[in-house]
Amino acid sequence: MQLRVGMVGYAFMGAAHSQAWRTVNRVYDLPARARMALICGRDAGNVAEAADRLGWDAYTTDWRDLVSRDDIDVVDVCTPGDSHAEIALAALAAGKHVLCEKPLANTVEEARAMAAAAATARASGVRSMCGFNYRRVPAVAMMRRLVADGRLGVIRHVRAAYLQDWIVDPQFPLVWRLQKDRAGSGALGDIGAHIIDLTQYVTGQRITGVSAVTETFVKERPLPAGSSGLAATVDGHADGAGPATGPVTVDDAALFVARLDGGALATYEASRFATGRKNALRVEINGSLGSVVFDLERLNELEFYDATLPTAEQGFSRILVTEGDHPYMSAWWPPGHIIGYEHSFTHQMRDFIEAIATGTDPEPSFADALQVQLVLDAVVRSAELGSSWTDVEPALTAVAV
Ligand code: SOE
Repeated sequence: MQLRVGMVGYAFMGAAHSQAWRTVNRVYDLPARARMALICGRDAGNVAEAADRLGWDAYTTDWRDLVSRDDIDVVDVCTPGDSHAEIALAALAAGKHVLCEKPLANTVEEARAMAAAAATARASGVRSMCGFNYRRVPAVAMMRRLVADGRLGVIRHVRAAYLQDWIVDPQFPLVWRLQKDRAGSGALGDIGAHIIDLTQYVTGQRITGVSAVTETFVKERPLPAGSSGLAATVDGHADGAGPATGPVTVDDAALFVARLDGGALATYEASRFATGRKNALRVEINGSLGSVVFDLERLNELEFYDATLPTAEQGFSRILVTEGDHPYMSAWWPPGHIIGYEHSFTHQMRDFIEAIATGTDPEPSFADALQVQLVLDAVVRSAELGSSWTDVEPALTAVAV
């Protein structure tokens, strides 16, 4: 079985996905083979260059052409958030399997429509999945296994932070990720969404309510250099600043406390102003029988504290998650030969291809991603109401199919 993939977008995420599509069938023995058939971008010169560099057979400048072609089976959406809904809905209506980057959409309404369309398309065997790639880091999947096996006992605390610092300089330009109409929200939706999904995945518990604060520390920034101003950016990173300025319309940082439906208390911090922290995602979970800690900067490792051991033997131990019986690892290298960031995307494509080929439902589904969107929405509303406690609408009732 061959799956002909069409990908829309070719910046940072497009490059990461391309790397994964290129690699996945060379590493994993799967019931279907992905072919990198078609890539789409607006600028003909740039997309032609990207097709050649990233390894795609052909290119187009029209995403409507890509989603409607008979020779495309899978649509991979790697564009900024303001076009996720339109492209994914058209692709699902055309009967294509859809992988969509996170966060699923810019608003709950869009996410709701996407989840409903995915549920309808599923009846005809069409599969859809949202790209929360960190679920596929072997150490993260291992954390989930430990929790599911009861090794942590009853989960009491979840402590999650995702910290970056790429906009600390007030002269950093107003790229699309700093505009609400393009990105939906700031640090909250871009990196906060990752820790929301990751912690819910690991614990198997859902966030039921939040109390939040958000802040935009730098409210006005220079427009990116170049005559096209706001459009002159590559995945949120510009070549430089121009003389004109404009308002930042998203959060720079979002912090919130939350309750989970299994009784755990949680704290979340997402910031692009954590000076010195480049891409620091850290999660700690404390349970009645033990604790576990994951740090993306040491992604091959997991710290595990087993409180069932004799007191004299207790202490955090470091598990090197590179054994063949660790999640995803058997196809890679011998034990101790570590992997990196991009492998999480290869694992994502592996799971998606397998689900399509075997007719099973991949996760996270669009409904799962809608639930994350509902949490993001509750955080925004809580912050607007002076941190007042705000319940998260259950996703199941949110999708009217
Ligand atoms: C930018 O902040 C970004 O590239 C996110 O969009 C990704 O999802 C994250 O993995 C790394 O940072």
